[in-house]
Amino acid sequence: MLTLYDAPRCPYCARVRIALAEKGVEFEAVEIDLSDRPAWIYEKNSTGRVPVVEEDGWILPESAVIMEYLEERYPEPPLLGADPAERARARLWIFRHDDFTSPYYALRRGQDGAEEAFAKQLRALDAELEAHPWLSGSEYGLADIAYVPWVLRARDMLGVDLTPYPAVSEWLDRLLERPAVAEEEHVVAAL
Ligand SMILES: N[C@@H](CCC(=O)N[C@@H](CS)C(=O)NCC(=O)O)C(=O)O
Repeated sequence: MLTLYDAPRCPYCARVRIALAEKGVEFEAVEIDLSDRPAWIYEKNSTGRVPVVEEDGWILPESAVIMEYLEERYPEPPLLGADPAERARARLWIFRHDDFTSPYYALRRGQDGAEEAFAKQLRALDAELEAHPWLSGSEYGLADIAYVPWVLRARDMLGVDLTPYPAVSEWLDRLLERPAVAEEEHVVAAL
């Protein structure tokens, strides 16, 4: 049985929760209190951060790497498209996620200029999603899973209005039709 060291409020953990749910992988969640982390979490991950997964005594941190691991370990249903170009695009989105998440965290901290910086990222996302339904192109997958936790938290926790970004709003609606993502909406509502 796979173990996920988890925190409900952590969007990086949300990536892993969604990927596990999409693949129908049973797992045991061990909730880590981020404001009072147990010392032993550093033995699982030297940075002390979650998510971390453990399977048969083998340990893996870092959400982007965990998503790729899950894709290889549990290939069905696939969350990376069959087309190499779409796979590369998914990886590019994930590689560059800081461009999106840094302004999100700046906004959460109430930093000057953060509202505009995050709006710029949402405009860029909107333009992409106007051109094709999913971030990597024609198929839903890891890139969408990698971004949706922050978009949901921006909408539901930071009060960001998504109506000026119709393609993002429609993308989010399509994502929320998926039980794996809808469950995250409930997690965020309970925070
Ligand atoms: N690069 C890591 C980031 C994980 C991360 O920052 N997790 C946060 C919770 S959302 C954490 O554990 N923070 C505790 C800390 O930074 O000390 C990943 O993608 O998994």
